[in-house]
Amino acid sequence: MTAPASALRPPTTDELDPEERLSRAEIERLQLERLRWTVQHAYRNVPLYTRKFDEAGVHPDDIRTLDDVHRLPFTTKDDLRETYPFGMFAVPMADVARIHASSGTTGRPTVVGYTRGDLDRWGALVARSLRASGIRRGMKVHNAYGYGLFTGGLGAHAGIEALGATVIPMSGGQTARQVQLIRDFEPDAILCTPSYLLTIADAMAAQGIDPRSTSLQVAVLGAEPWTNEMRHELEQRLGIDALDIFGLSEVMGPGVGNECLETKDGPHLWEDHFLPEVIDGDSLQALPDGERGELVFTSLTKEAFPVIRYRTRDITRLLPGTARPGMRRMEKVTGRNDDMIILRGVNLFPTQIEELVLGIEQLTPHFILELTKEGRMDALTVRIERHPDLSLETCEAAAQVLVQRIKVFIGSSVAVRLEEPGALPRSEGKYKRVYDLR
Ligand code: DLL
Repeated sequence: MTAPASALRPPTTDELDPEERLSRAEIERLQLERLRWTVQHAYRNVPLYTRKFDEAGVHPDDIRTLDDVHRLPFTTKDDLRETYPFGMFAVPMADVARIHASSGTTGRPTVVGYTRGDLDRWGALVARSLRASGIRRGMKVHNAYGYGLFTGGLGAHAGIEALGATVIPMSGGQTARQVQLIRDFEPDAILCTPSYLLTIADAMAAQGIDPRSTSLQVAVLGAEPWTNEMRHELEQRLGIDALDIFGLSEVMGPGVGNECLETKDGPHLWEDHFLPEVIDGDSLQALPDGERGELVFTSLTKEAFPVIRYRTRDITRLLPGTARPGMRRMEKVTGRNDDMIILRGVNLFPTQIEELVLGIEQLTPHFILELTKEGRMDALTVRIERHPDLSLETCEAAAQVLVQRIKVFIGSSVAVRLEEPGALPRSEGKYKRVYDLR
């Protein structure tokens, strides 16, 4: 078979942004210069930062090396709530070109703003991310991240345009229509959450379309934790490469980091624009690279919404760069502090169950976790759809294997309940995996 004209390949060195070719030392020099600017800008223009810096007894002039970032106070989601809606903006509203917001599970949304320059830099970083995934001009990109206040849809959209590729602005939902347009428009790439790609693959199969037979070559997936086992599942089912795109609204949106096609070893962080740290969530001390903890970001070029040491609640560790040696990578984020379930003293993340479920061939990837109280004890039930093509007996045996593996690998006793195919809710974006009924 001859390769199509637009065969997937990593960018050549010539195609990279100049910053992607910088050495580690050059990146760090750039970071220091930009850090000093950001800290001044935030201190002068955002009352909350002025107050917090003063309380911590630190002044922007104290930032002389990159390590001095550790002297600065942290910023948390509570700070953003306290200043709702626009109190953290560092420029006059007339200079704010766009507002986004993330819904959050409780209370007020988190509101973020962008100047025209911020939007241009964001577009350029998403373009860099998509290029690292093998996408380039001449390819059609089906964008199924939700458009609107969520940063996914419009953020990805601007990146596709900045790259010079062809954008199909589909947004999320209307799954049957997604399948039809993928058939008719023959996109090379799809952007959506990993759980939604699974929904789309199922919808294809339900319509009698082999998910491996479409024009899609690559998916750039993010906005929720997912495992390498899920990557493997999606790559096999759809005959594609699946890359991880990372980001969060407070720090920018999608494109804070992205995996490189040639290595697929966790997102490289675009360190010319963001300074990452990993801290111990309890002591709040910075941890050395390689140690796992909570990810913290300081923005380096943002005008409207600079963030200083923003605590993401995402758990990961920093690793040396590979495909882009000047920039560090992070281990794929498979959990957030807030998602951690504490079950009778054992900590567990939903993705640990995902990993085990996908390791058992007779199980489907469609499951939810239900937390209930049995007397005074917490109980966890994995409700999982049985495989439509296998006997009930086989499915029940597979469910028992899952119970045992969870006991052995995680240390928790859980119940597994089989559901009929199609019984559980399907993802249309960020998937809600855990239902706390306690
Ligand atoms: O989800 C931005 C985004 C859109 C990223 C599209 C990638 C693709 P928020 O809604 O603010 O922003 O949610 C941010 O989602 O702190 C992580 O917990 C999680 N997250 C985002 N990307 C990944 C990823 C967008 N690749 C929160 N892997 C973050 C794991 C991710 N978790």
